[in-house]
Amino acid sequence: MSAAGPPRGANGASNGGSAAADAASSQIPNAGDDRSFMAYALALAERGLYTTTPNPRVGCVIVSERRIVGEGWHARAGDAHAEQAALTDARDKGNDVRGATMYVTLEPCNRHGRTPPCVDAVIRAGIGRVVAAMRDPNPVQGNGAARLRDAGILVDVGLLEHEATELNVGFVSRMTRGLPWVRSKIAASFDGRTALANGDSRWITGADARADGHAWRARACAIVTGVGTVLRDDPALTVRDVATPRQPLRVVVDRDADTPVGARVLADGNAVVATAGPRNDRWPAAVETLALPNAEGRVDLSALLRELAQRGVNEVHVEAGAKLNGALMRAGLVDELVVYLAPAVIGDPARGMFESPEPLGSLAARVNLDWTSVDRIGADLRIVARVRKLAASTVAHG
Ligand code: AOF
Ligand code: ZN
Repeated sequence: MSAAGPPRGANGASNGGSAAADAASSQIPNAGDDRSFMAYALALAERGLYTTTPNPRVGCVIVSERRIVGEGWHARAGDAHAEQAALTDARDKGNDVRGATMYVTLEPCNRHGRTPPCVDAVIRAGIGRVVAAMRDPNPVQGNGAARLRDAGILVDVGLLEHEATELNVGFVSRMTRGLPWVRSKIAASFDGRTALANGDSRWITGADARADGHAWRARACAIVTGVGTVLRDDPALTVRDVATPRQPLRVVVDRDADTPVGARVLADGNAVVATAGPRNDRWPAAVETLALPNAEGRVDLSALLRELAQRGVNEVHVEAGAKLNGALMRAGLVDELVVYLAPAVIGDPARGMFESPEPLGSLAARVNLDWTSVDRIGADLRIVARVRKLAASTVAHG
């Protein structure tokens, strides 16, 4: 399984709970080896892909004598954690968990948050061994693994750690960097053109790519765009092509508060406009404004992302034009690109993906990427790539 790849239900498949449930049940392993049970726990965790924000996606399987006696996943903040859900499942089924092994995709929590600490429930239930895929990067969670070991439970951490980390790339980013994971979605022609010189960009890629894009929107906590896109396309920035019980927060970067009162992105609340100055008094009261000017009188994008992280935003999905994408890229704030390429050539002059006020001085200053995946989506290609971050020492000497 690769959590870095397409989200479940991407590419037109139904995203209802039952489809995901079928996919997960078909993966129940026969052999009782650690790896396959953890893979199953990860599949359970993925059921929370669209809903757990600001919490991580976590799955849990309890195994006794190579048989699954309980399973669960975290559905949404405030609901039971995966461990508690699996313990409840076992109890509801009348299964004994004493001495059993618990496979959980995140180290059990050790602190009373919205719910009581899972370590207490695990110890009380008499679990004999806990296998966790990864440490909890949440700094307030003081060492659940040590607490379990102190209680005489065998604990192993690190099985399928990469997959677990990928599934929660945004949560890990927020906990370790104080920034969300920023993923920019771009539709372009084969020659990398995103719009005609006059700005017309509808529609370069096909319906399948657009539906796939909605699955990426659905997993994000916030969707960010620029005022240029709002003025040109009037997008609603809601998730429509896949089923989800939750809509991401909509964020418009709008230096001069030019977003029209009737813009679809402002309809029905759940929208924030980041400005560099005063709000537009004609906007409905429900529209929240964040004034975040930088020294140049533009919106401080880094401050905006830090503010979103403060509000629990793990994954940001950017759907914007070349100006905002260029500014984010120059500021080193883009982590990942999801680019749909249409089998068509537009040619120059036309708009590219990342506009810059000045030409790049040397090729050495380019942004380097690592390919993650290439897939065909309907008539288009989808390329996922990650921005290679320079090591601090390279930056200092480069
Ligand atoms: C989850 N689901 O299955 C596990 C989590 O405020 P709370 O009580 O929901 O706690 C959230 C924290 O609990 C979360 O940041 C993470 O550190 C830890 N583990 N969280 O939402 C789970 N196991
Ligand atoms: Zn917990």
